[in-house]
This record gives sequence, structure tokens and C-alpha cells, in this order.
Amino acid sequence: MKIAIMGAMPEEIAPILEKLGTYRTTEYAGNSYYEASYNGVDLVVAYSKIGKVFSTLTATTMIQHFGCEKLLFSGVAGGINPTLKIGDLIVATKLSQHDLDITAFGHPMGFVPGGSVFVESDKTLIELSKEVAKELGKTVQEGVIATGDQFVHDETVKNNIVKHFNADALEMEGGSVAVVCNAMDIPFFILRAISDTADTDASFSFDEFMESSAIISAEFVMKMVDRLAK
Ligand code: 3QA
Repeated sequence: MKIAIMGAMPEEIAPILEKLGTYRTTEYAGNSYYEASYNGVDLVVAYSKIGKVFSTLTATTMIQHFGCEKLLFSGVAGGINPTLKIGDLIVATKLSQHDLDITAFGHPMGFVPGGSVFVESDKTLIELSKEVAKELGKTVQEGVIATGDQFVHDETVKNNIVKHFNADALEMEGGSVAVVCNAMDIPFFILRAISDTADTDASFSFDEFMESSAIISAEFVMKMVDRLAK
């Protein structure tokens, strides 16, 4: 089995590369892909760069060029649901694009003809994450993740995202990765650890906690890989 593990930023995949020991680096379409064999499974690891476009390119490449059969995303997110504190894990049950807007034509936010407001994650991978969480004695909250091409640091923007999508967390890649995987029939799993709460001091909180939260997410995703390898 070949599994894709992606992040958006170097810090989000560094803890994963560390666990692999040795890997082979391939340059493709302006990005680096790291291939390794880990406990009997083939892994392709990459960070896409920030945002929906770069993450779409990377997810597509991992599936179409490298032949990955499942995709796990690991990274950080801005928390919306007040139950989510810095360092807490959230797994996306479904994802939306909060900045996709043709409401001028009477469509709901996040909707374009031929698409859907939400894309649902793979239920088997979510089940597996519950088992892993139990085994580790960790809490992983399930919720809606909203994705858009902006670092949100404003209560009004945040409240609008809640109004339209009832989202629990927000970030800049999950929704686009979900669209790609859904279209190509590839089971996917989006995990994020909270780095900030998308309010006025989000950038400071992000700078302080992104690295530690990225590690929390990466470690959990590698436990998922351990289970998938069995
Ligand atoms: C944005 C990163 C992008 O990949 C999305 C982090 C955490 N908090 C968020 C928030 N709004 C939207 N997304 C997020 N990731 C960070 S850009 C800073 C880059 O610094 C999730 C995320 N509030 C690079 C050095 O200049």
C-alpha cells in the first residue's frame, strides 16, 4: 500500500521525515517529494506550500504521479469552537471552501455548480483515528473544517465562517485536498492541531505554537500509519 502524507509548511512534515530516517527525494512540478518504506508501507511525504492552489497541485501529484492510494494530511489550524485549545487535535468530518463565493447568483457560500458545499472525509480512517486516540489516551475532536486562501485574524471573518459553515476550525488547504481526493476516489484524512484561535493575536499565537502543535499532529498521524501498516 502506498500512502501520501502531506502538510503545507516545512514544519508540518519535519517531524515525519525525522521518523523515517532515510528517504529518497524526487523533484516534481516545482516541489520536493520524499519517498520511504516505513514498517512495510510505502510513504510519499511532501509539504505543498500554503493555500488551496499549491495543496491541490501536491495532492493531485501524490495520487496521479506517485500512485498514492490513501492520503493523510497533518498540520495546524486556527480554532473556532471554543472547546478547542492550543495543541488540541481536530479531525475533519467534512470540509468546505469558505472563500468560494458566487452568492451573487443565489447560490450558498462555498457552492459552485457540479460541486458541493461540503466534502466528507473517509469514515474508516476516522474510525481508525478513534481507536488510535483511545490507545494513546488522547482526545481528538471531530468537526467541520473550513478552508480558504487567507490567514484569518479577525472575529468578524471568523463569525461569518461559523454562520455559513458552522465550522469548528479553519485553515488553508484541507478543503482543496478533500476536493481532489473525493474526485479521484482516494480515502483521505485531515488532522490538525490548534496553533491559534484566528482572532486579533492569531499571528503571535501562530508564531509561538505552530511548531509544537505541528509535532502533536505529526505524531498522531504516524500512529495512524503504524496501524495501517498492520
Ligand atoms: C498559515 C498556514 C497555512 O498553511 C494554513 C497555517 C493556522 N492558523 C490559521 C489561521 N487562518 C488560516 N489558516 C491557519 N495553516 C500561516 S501563514 C504564515 C507563514 O509564515 C493553518 C492555520 N488563523 C511563513 C513565514 O513568513
